[in-house]
Amino acid sequence: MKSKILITGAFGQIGSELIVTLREKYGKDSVVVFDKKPNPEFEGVAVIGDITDAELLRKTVQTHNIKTIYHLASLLSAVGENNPELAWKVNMDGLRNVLEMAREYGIKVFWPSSIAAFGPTTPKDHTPQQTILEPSTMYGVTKVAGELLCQYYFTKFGVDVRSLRYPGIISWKTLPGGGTTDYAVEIFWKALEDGAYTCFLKKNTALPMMYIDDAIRATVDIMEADPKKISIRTSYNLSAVSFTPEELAEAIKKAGVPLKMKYSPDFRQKIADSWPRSIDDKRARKDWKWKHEFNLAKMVKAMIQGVREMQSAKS
Ligand code: AKB
Repeated sequence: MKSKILITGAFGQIGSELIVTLREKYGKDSVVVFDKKPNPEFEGVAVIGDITDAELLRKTVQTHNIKTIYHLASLLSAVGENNPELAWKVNMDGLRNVLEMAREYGIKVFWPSSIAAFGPTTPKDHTPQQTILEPSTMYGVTKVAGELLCQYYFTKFGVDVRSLRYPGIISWKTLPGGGTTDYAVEIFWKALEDGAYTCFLKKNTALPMMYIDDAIRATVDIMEADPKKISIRTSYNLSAVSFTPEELAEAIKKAGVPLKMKYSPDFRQKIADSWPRSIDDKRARKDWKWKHEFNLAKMVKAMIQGVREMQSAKS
C-alpha cells in the first residue's frame, strides 16, 4: 500500500491550510487527517478521536501505512493557562504517542514548538537560538519539554523529527483558538465588521508574528530539507515580522480601513510580557535557506482581502 501523510489537529488554524498544500504537492489521497471534532466540509479520510489515545493512533498508522506525521494537535497558551492539567496531557502525551509510533514504524515527524518556549529571563530582542528557556506558562513548559523529547528521540532512536518555534500565526481561512497572539487575527474581523476593536494586550506589546503562507512554506521546506542540513533537533527559531497592536492598527488604517482602537489588557498581557519581542533565526536561514516573504504591509493587504472574501461568502 502507498504510504501516507498524517496531519493531527488537522482542522485547526495551521492544519486546515497545510492539508491543501500537502494534497497539492503529494496528491489528494496521500493525506489522512486526525482531529478531535469532525469537519463536515472536509472530503477525504478523517479519523476522529483524541491524540492521547495511543491505540487509535497506532491503528491509524497501521491502517493507512503512515510514514510522515505533521503533529499539530495542541492546546495553545491562553487556554493552556486556564487548564494546565489538560495542556500537559494533550501536549505531552500526544507528542510522546506520536514519537513512539515514529520509533516503531520509521515515521518522519514535524512538531511545532513556539516562541512560548522562551520566558521572562530570556533576552527579549533578537532572541538567539540557544538561550535561557524558563517559560512561565504551562504551554511553554510543554514546548521546552517537547523540544527536548524530540531531540532525545532523534539522538537515542534515530527518529527524523524536525521542529520550528512558530511565532504568532496570522491567517483568515481558519481562526486561531486560544492563543495570546490571536488579537492580531481578531483585529481584522472587527475592523472590517465594526470599524472598532478592543485589544486584550497593551498597545506597545511587541511580539514576533508571521503570515500563514510563510508558516506553511517553512513547515514544508524544513520537512523536505536534506537531513544533513538539519543541525538543530530541538526546534529552530523562525521569524518574519514583529509589531505592536498599535503598529498593526496603524498599518490597517494606512491600508484604507477605518479603525478605532481601545485597549483593555487581561490575563494574556502577562503571557505576552514573558515572550520575546523579536527573534534571531539565522540558523534556519543558513541551514535550509529559510526566507520570509510577507512583511507587515503585505500581510495586512492579504488579510484584508481574505477577511473581506470570507465576509461576503457568509452574507
Ligand atoms: C499562542 O499565542 O499561544 C500561539 C503561540 C505563539 O504559540 N500563537
